[in-house]
Amino acid sequence: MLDTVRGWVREAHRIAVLTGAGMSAESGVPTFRDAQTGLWAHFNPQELATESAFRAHPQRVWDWYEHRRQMIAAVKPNAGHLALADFARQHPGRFTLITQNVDGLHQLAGNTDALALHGNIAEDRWLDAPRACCGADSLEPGHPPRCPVCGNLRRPAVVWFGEHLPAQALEDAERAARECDLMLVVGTSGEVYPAAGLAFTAHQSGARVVIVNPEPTPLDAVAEHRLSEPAAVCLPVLLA
Ligand code: BV8
Repeated sequence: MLDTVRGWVREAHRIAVLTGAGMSAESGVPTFRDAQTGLWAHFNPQELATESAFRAHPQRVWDWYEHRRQMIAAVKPNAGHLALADFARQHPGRFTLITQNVDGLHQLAGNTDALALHGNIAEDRWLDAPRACCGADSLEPGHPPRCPVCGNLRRPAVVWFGEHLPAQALEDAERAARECDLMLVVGTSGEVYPAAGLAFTAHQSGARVVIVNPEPTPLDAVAEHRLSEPAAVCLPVLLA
């Protein structure tokens, strides 16, 4: 079956790739479904990754992101990330990478134009609309840092549950899903929307959908095939 899918990759005019946390698993970044560790063992990420959790417990949420940032700073792109970056370089204009991941590993591997639907964990922004006093260069240090004048808090520049995705990235992703004739869905449990919906959009637009994931997911329903392999093993062969 891998050879059949390799044939589909070769003959496809436009390829869209949608990745999730499983893409970074072999870099050593725990997926969202992996058990939370340490201080956050008894918290559900879907509850921590919300504005209401941050407003209620700013230090707990801020420190969770700091913990994840330190972990991500210590890892590097894996063979799967590098294979996608090489493929994009060899097939400009024929390939769109859409990621749910906030770890920046696709961008680090060379996919600098990846559509980052959920933002980037390495960046911060103001929690409330910044006033003249809110300067990113005059922060009062803390967990989180804040504006020394009005107390406005800094927050991770990621998309939390209940927040809208960046409009342009989502629009570009939806167009890529509509226009592709092959979509590879790699390392995602397909449970978070609107990102997961892109696989349905591709299918409804007549594209072939191929999943790369050792486990079944709800997206299997629209997949022509699931390659039950880890991304870092499968993608270098699939895209060679
Ligand atoms: C939105 C950033 C419009 C933060 C993330 C009620 C109110 C409001 C909205 C909703 C609602 N009910 C439902 C929704 C929609 C909600 C949603 O989808 N909820 C789900 C849980 C049901 N979505 C939203 O809220 C989105 N916004 O809808 O706005 C709106 C606005 C207001 C009011 C109404 C509507 C925003 C969603 C974005 C959330 N932010 N990340 C942060 O990272 O801290 S999502 C976060 O979780 C990740 O970014 C990622 O996207 C997701 C985790 O999913 P996966 O990436 O799939 O990872 P996961 O661990 O789940 O799975 C890993 C997979 O990899 C597994 O299948 C595994 O088998 C596989 N795997 C493991 N190893 C490997 C592998 N595969 C290959 N190789 C390997 N080696």
